[in-house]
Amino acid sequence: MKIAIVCYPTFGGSGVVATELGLALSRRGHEVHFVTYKQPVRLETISSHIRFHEVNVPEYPLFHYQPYELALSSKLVNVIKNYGIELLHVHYAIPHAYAGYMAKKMLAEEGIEIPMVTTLHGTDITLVGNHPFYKPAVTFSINKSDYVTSVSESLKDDTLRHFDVKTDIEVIPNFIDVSKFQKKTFTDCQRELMAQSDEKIITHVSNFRKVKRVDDVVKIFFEIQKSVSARLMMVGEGPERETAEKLVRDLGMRDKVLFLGQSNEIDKILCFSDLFLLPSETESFGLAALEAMVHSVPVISSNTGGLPEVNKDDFSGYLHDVGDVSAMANSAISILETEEVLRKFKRQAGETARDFDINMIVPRYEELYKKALIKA
Ligand code: GMT
Repeated sequence: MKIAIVCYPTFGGSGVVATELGLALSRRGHEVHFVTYKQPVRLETISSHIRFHEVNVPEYPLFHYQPYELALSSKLVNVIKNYGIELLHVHYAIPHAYAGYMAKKMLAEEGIEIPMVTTLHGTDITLVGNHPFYKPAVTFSINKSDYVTSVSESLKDDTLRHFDVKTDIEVIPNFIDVSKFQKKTFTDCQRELMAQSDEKIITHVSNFRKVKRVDDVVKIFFEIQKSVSARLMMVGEGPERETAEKLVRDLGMRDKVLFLGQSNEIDKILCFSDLFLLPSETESFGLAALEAMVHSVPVISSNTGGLPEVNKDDFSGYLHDVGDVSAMANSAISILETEEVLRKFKRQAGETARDFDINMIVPRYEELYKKALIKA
């Protein structure tokens, strides 16, 4: 199949999932065309089966806001025509489903029919899409998609609760390439560069937005380090980083907490981590937790949104109510303070990640594409 994928090319989970999906599809023989405003961060390989088309938005002083949707839909029309694309898969409804639908309509004028699959990722429904300023356009573009998928049951429920959606929503969870981590030896998994041998390593990876509750991460760690000798690795960039750094300073933990910034080498950090913290306000899936679990890192998370579908309570880690810092810290300590318990949770976290193996999930997208092509 010839598939065009639209996504955000940044470090966010939706872009990562879209890129990994495209790469997996290309390995399975499909021709995949990424249409984005920048090369997706995880798109390290370009091959004859993978192409990247950059969406350029010319600056014009009249525009207070540059019309990205217009540029994207025009680019889609050109790419679809030039490369004989058979199916369009947009990740994150805003504004991709909207621009995709416009491209579909323009192509239809020329007698070209192309099915569009929209994958909902979370904030496009819960935090952003739900805003009254966007809601009518988001509802419209979801309803105009030929197929809609969501990354968790919880996100599907949220979508049905918040929007008047008429299209069926199929839940296809996010995935991870388990074999990649089993094969890798991680020669550069250099724990000794990061912590003393008797210190446990606790990690948090996110975009440091409010929704991630990075302050809670620091507060949980503050409690943990009173009982267990440990270090905290804070990976990522975002608006809450400075506040978190200040809190670390105020709590006198500067020598125990490392802010590593944005990284393309998350695997090298997760490979030596003992515990992962994700106390988010909401999380449609929690890809970061799955990425930790595939490295056999247990997860302490909130029990919100799709997190209970990924992190299994008392098995791959523990889940508590949003903001319950002391319960999260106590659970973390209960895992970390005994080597045997830690080993058990690490094994169980790895086992849980295998339920989301790429080889089980990607064929589900292929099936959906086939259905869409037959119908078109
Ligand atoms: O919040 C983020 O981490 C970024 C955001 C995005 O749109 O890229 O992530 C959303 O999509 C991910 C991939 O499906 C999910 O794993 C995240 O849980 C989801 N974020 C939220 O729901 C807050």
